[in-house]
Amino acid sequence: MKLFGKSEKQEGFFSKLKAAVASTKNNLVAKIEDVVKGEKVIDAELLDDLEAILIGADIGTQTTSEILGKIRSQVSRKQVNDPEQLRTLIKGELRQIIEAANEAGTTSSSIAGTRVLMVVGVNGVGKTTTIGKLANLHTQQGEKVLVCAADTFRAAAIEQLEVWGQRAGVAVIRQKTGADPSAVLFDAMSAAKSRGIDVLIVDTAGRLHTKSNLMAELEKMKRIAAREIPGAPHDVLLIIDATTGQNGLNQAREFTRTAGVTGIVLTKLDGTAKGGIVVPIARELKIPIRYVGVGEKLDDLVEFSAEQYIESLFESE
Ligand SMILES: Nc1nc2c(ncn2[C@@H]2O[C@H](COP(=O)(O)OP(=O)(O)OP(=O)(O)O)[C@@H](O)[C@H]2O)c(=O)[nH]1
Ligand SMILES: [Mg+2]
Repeated sequence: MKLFGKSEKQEGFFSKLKAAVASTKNNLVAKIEDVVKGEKVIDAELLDDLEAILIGADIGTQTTSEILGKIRSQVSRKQVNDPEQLRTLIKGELRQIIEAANEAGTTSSSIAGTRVLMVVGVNGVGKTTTIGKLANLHTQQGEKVLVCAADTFRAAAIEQLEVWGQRAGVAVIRQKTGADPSAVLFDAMSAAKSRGIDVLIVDTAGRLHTKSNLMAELEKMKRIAAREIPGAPHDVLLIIDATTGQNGLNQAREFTRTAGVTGIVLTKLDGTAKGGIVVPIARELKIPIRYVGVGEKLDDLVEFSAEQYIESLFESE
């Protein structure tokens, strides 16, 4: 794909994305090409094969049957008869679904003063790593960034965040392990105001969406944030691990219900052949996917675009 007018840096992000979805591409697009190849007619067997491929890439049963339904009706109305058209049809359907969902999002980068960004999710999904990457990204965009170590629960969480802070070249506000996360947040908000910070990124402890006391703790943090800076938190980013598949989707359902999530970061896209999970996440949650994680390093975070995601999968070599 040609990225007209895009900088070298954006081309670099596109290559990273392509590398990250390589196994999903093998598991999805290459398989579609395989079953279609040499077929003369679109029959029930071919459509069943396609259905199995889409589900196998974690596109989800509902989304898959919706897409297949559309194709079946086009076939029966004789609008489509050549198996070679199926690849393009599926590509178009997937793109439309993701685009429709992602349009809902607003970016809050025009807000004056400190923007507060809370990062939430279950244990081990990549919250702290993503915060390091985000701190780096915002710094590179010329913004003044501060990070808040409000995961006071897990041993060594604060030190881990400090390492990421050093990598990104941003300061981290911390207290001792075991401190009240809201108290650390309060400190960080005061520091952000007095230091003229553009973006304050708040790390939180991993928590299961089913633990109501921990979800209430997030609520408390949000209240503190709003009291100190009007409109805060401006974003609540939910981190989802792409390798957890449909399970990640369940977590997302609960978090969006209780934590007021405004955006999603899908991490570890590089570690799965089931990157199709992007589709049901976008379709069902109607919350924009803002970024995808494509590796463990500081610059392994790519701003999400439906077009680039679909092109990275369907582009021919
Ligand atoms: N391959 C790959 N690994 C990632 C990505 N993002 C995070 N990880 C890895 O996932 C593991 C967990 O990352 P953390 O950032 O500690 O996750 P967390 O959500 O903060 O974990 P808790 O604070 O314990 O809940 C680490 O080994 C990271 O290197 C990614 O995009 N790709
Ligand atoms: Mg963490």
